[in-house]
Amino acid sequence: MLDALEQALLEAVRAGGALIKSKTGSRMTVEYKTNWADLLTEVDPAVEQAVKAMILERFPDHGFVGEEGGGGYDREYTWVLDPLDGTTNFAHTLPNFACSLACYRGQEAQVAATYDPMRDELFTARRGGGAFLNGYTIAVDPAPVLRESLVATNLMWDLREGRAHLLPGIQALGCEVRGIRSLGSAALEMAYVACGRISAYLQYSLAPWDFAAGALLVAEAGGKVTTMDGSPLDITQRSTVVTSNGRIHDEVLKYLRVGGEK
Ligand code: 2AM
Ligand code: CA
Repeated sequence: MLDALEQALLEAVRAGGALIKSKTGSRMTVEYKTNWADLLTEVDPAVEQAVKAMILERFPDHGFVGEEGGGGYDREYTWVLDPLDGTTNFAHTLPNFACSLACYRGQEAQVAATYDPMRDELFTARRGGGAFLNGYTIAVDPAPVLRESLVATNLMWDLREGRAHLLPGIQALGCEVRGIRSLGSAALEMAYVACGRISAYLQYSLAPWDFAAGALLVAEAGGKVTTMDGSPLDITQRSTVVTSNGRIHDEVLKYLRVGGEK
């Protein structure tokens, strides 16, 4: 079964990425979702429709949850898609965006892929089978302590959504690590944790499609993935997310507890 899932996954995520790339540089309509900073381009739903059609043609009895189309978890297998993660970057022609797709059986990710069409980087993972970048095995950053670590988070969402009380923890963490980066694509940031480019990525409120693929990529690359209170992620819920190389995980969590967020 994993072979069939993986084959469909790779074809679909590559097709989604190619569609995104074909639209770069062309004029496009940008709409506001919840506010002026939460964007939707015409590309997001177009990619979702294309990927969803490819998957459901192969697996008509599977469920499908997408950022633009809703969907639920009432089938044995559920595909979870972020058609264009990093929409704001895409709308501003900043080349940090990806198409990200995973297939879950209950709470267990089976296969996952995040494809960056601008760099032609395809991150893939298969349950129990490791994680890969363009077919080469990847592993998390070996940094054993915060002082050797590079950490990513996109703080503005949290400040705009009224979580300023979390700032002291992030500030203290930021002073301890080598640097904090905001790359603007949760899916890519988790892929970068998986391949060791960054040591940890954390976010206070991510939707299932933001972390569906990244969670398996990081776990299969030898890292750790939890909520901010150290619990496992629930693929059916929006939640806090901490992904890391594992070695610095507990230390990162300690700083985040300063804000008292779950
Ligand atoms: P999107 O591009 O698919 O909307 C940017 O900081 C990253 O956070 C992107 O991966 C973006 O996904 C995601 N994101 C979207 N809404 C968010 C929210 N309310 N809080 C945190 N991150 C969010
Ligand atoms: Ca997203």
